[in-house]
Amino acid sequence: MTSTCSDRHAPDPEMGSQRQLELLARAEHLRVFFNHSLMVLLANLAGGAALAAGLWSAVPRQQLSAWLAILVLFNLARWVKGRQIAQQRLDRSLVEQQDRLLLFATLTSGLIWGSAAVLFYVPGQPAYSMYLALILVAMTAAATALLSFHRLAYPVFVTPIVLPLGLQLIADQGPSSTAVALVIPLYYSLLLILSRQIYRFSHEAILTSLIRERHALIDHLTGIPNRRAFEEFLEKEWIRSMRSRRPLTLIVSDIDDFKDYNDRYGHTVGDAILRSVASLFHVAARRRTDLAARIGGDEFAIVVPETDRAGVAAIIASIESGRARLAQDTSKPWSFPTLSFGFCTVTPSDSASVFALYEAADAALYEAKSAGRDGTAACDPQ
Ligand code: GH3
Ligand code: MG
Repeated sequence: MTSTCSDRHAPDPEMGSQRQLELLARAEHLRVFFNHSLMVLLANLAGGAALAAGLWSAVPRQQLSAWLAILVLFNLARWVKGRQIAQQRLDRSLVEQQDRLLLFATLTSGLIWGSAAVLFYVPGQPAYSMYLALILVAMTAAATALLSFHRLAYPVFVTPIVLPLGLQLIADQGPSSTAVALVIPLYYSLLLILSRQIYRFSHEAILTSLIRERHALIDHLTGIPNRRAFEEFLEKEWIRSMRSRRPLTLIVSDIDDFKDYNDRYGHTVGDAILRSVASLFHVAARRRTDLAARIGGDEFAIVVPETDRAGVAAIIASIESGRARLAQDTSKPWSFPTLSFGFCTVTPSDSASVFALYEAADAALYEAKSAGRDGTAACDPQ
């Protein structure tokens, strides 16, 4: 699964992980859906063209042309919007909004097709009415696979088509229309069940993939990305920054005298402190392009692309002010430990390496430790 969802890299340790997984799964459903915008456009254009060609001589042409124009314009607009959304990173705040947009667009599409059943049904002309029914039924069948990637989209699309078509067929009272009208509820129910099953199957597959991905890339204790995620991200950002000739900063940090904390207060307290520090780093890496990770026992890092010295200072200041707030909490029998920081900014080139960047940031951290801890050091510019 190749999701671009930024939340995958930066989960909120304070958020219920089950709820977060559900949101990520919904984002993935939406991504798959919007990635197929071109297929949806082509299916609608083909269906519209077939309907217009078959009924051209049987229904008022002005009405048919207007309907076709609305169908084409609506689907072109939906395709443009779908392409835009497919290229966006779907984070939590956007999932709800785009979910609603998708349902609104699907309902509108269903109503446009459903209006064809009202406008272009030719009573007493079985050849034309059966042709119209065939096109509408084909549209609902074609939509089964694609719209089933969303939990509600399929019924929202199909109901406004099937209902008016069924009513027209019943009202017509011809033998063939009555026979088709009787089959429609069965057909409708079967397709709804099928769509539900496809949705469940895809949802399970997405959840399984997300859980696997989470286990591989997320640190279990703190809920933020682990060393593997950090290394993958740093390498990708290195290549990206080399192409754009923009600076890349790596901040590394280590808790001061953490062994003493564990020895004095026990591992449970130590674990709670690690989680709080992870949360401070996660909040400080607030831009979507940054990544905070736990890269070792009590070691954390933030990868910060395209940021000047003031930006780096602001990130460290944000962590420090959060830490100071926690240190003021007198309700606990322990005071919050201090942190040391080392950072390095380079503009990646062929003559440098991502490993050298890491080494330089680590050397700066060592310098901060040697200078008495609870401080920050920048790397040697060389
Ligand atoms: P320094 O200021 O030089 O960093 O001193 P330090 O005592 O922090 O030394 P160091 O960073 O080498 O020690 C890391 C400690 O982190 C060792 C281990 O007890 C602790 N640690 C590592 N992983 C975990 C963990 O998952 N939970 C807890 N509670 N402690 C951990
Ligand atoms: Mg330490």
